[in-house]
Amino acid sequence: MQALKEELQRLDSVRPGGDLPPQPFSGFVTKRWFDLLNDGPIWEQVATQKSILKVLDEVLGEGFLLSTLGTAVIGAGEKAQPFHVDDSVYSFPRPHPNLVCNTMWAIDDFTKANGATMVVPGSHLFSDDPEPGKYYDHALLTMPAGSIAFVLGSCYHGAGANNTKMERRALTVNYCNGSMRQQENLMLSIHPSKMLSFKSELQDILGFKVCKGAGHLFARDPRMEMERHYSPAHDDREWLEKRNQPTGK
Ligand SMILES: O=C(O)CCC(=O)C(=O)O
Repeated sequence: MQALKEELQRLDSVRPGGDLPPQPFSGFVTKRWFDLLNDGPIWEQVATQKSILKVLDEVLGEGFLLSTLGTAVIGAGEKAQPFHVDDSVYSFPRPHPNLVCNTMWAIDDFTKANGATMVVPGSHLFSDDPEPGKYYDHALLTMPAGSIAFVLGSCYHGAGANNTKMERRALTVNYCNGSMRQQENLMLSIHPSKMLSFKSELQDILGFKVCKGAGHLFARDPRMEMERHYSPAHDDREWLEKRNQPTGK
């Protein structure tokens, strides 16, 4: 937690105000930083928390991917965010199997006063996405700092209003089913030399592992091509040997 707080401070000093311009949906005084795997190594740890990945395996199925890793640092006086769902980008008829799961990390206590996330219980079963701008009866995700809440991508939700004088700091780390397109273009946004330094578990959830036959390169995990092109330790004979082994598919 301490390291994350320091990292948020650092981000504010190098990219003041966040990566998005002020706007009604993402907020006027809310700091959202993205593409964080290019920043401090702590983000590698965030994306691959073992206890979280275990839950996601159940919720999203084998081969799930990291979709976007960002922050939601809600400034003092920010109004409530409109209700929305995180899987609307896919336009699947509802209800549908789980496509997205957001993990909300409370860096500060989430309270009614400082903008605890509003969630509409049972809404993951509703037959339509929320109507833009409509108010819905909801519960609040009040939780102490250090908590992590799982919010299904089909659940109506939004950040609450921050009526305090302090920021409400949070991370929003979104994962998706392995057959869905990720929100961030994570395979391109990270320099190959950095990508090669990541442990394979992280490379897997960024897209360097085939998921149920999807995402292949020469019928193999794309990781092999990344290593071939960019790894100084690459051995062409070893690569050819691996490539010539049957895939079993
Ligand atoms: O910050 C929150 O409480 C919710 C954030 C959210 O839903 C979003 O950024 O889409």
